[in-house]
Amino acid sequence: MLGKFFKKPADDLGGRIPPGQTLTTRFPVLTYGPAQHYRPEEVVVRITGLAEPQTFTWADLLALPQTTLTHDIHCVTHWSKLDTTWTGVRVTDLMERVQLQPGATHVMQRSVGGYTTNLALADFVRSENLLAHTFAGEPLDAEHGGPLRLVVPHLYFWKSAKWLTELEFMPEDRPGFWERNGYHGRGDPFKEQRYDDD
Ligand SMILES: Nc1nc2c(c(=O)[nH]1)N[C@H]1C(S)=C(S)[C@@H](COP(=O)(O)O)O[C@H]1N2
Ligand SMILES: [Mo]
Repeated sequence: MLGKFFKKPADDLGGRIPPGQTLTTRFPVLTYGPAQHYRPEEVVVRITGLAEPQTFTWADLLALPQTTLTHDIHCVTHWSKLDTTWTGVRVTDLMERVQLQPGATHVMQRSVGGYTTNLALADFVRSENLLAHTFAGEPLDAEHGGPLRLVVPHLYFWKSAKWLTELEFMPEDRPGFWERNGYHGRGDPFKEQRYDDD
């Protein structure tokens, strides 16, 4: 009887699978509304809010150091995918070129099509976070956010905007799309921060 309660999950792969998650080897597409389709040459990431205004074009982004990283990703709809390999620009490398103004504490990611999601600066400026244009060595599909998306692997995947077009630095936390619709402000999968009362 006791054994039933103390049994570990079949295999949590050394703690890599957060509570309530199931592994998938597929790559599900999770988009509210239609996918956005546009060419890499049309990519622009605008820096707005509490920062020196500037834009990064596709050419600007490719001229920055390119990094390939392998991450586990976790969707709030209960799937996790291990060992996904992304190439792009580290957020830390981008932020070396961004002049923040005093008082910036949070950032809103904005996408082509209007999706938004918010992050504290401490969750945004992490060396494993990428502005990714390549998945598993191939240009990122439009369905998965190509030409350019964020990958913030330590939080649920809704915190990683596809079709990124703007980073707005803010003097306080403001909710993005899913955060206004009941999702948690931070979304740490290992703390199961799924909904705003978790
Ligand atoms: N622009 C945009 N970004 C988005 C979303 C979206 O609907 N629009 N969905 C989010 C959610 S809920 C998840 S789980 C991941 C899914 O990424 P995928 O479709 O590549 O699996 O993208 C996130 N980024
Ligand atoms: Mo999601």
